[in-house]
Amino acid sequence: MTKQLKLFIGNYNYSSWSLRPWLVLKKAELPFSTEMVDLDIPGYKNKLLSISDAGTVPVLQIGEDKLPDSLAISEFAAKCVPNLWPLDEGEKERARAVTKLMHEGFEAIRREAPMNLRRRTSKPVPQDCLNDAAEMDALWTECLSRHDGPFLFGDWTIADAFYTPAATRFASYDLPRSAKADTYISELMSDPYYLEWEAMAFTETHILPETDAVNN
Ligand SMILES: N[C@@H](CCC(=O)N[C@@H](CS)C(=O)NCC(=O)O)C(=O)O
Repeated sequence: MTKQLKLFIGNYNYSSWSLRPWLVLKKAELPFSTEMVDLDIPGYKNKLLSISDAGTVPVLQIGEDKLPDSLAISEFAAKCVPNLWPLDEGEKERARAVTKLMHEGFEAIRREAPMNLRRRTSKPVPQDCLNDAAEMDALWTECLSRHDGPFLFGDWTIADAFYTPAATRFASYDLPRSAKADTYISELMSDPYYLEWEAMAFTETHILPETDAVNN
């Protein structure tokens, strides 16, 4: 019997880590249910710890098992469904490396320009955040130049899921970008699944005052 999948996520407006595997599961066309946990309210950490020892979202429940971490969940989906990574082995390794850069790095952009889908501001951001944005732009430009399609590795892959929240940061904080990066951002932000998630963020009433205060 196929195991039931349930994805525990944080708030739609703010939880960049949750958006990534949600997109991957949608693209994989794997049926799953979703449970959203409001972050940063009294008792939220205990709630997260009751879901998994990681104490973070996202977590994918697979039958009775729980799998935390956005990349681990994405790799689980890639084992179920082909095409979530490039088919060519060399390109697959490259896509994994590019994805890991987002999973483990770009700390300044994450800190200084946190995902906040409802946010639009043009206030200046610190230099380290601009440096991250320029580095990300260069990485995207290099990947996009090597492939034919609109995505980093031609067709959509997990790498694009990982950079979708980053794309929204360029839009929210009006970060400088090249024409190629701007086209890529528009591509990611007009994806029908992304728009489905964004609609939920726009109607969500829960706010995280500390995140809203960044760059205010
Ligand atoms: N490396 C983890 C990071 C997950 C993470 O930090 N999630 C945030 C929400 S976006 C969280 O659960 N924070 C809970 C907390 O800060 O206590 C992943 O890739 O899933």
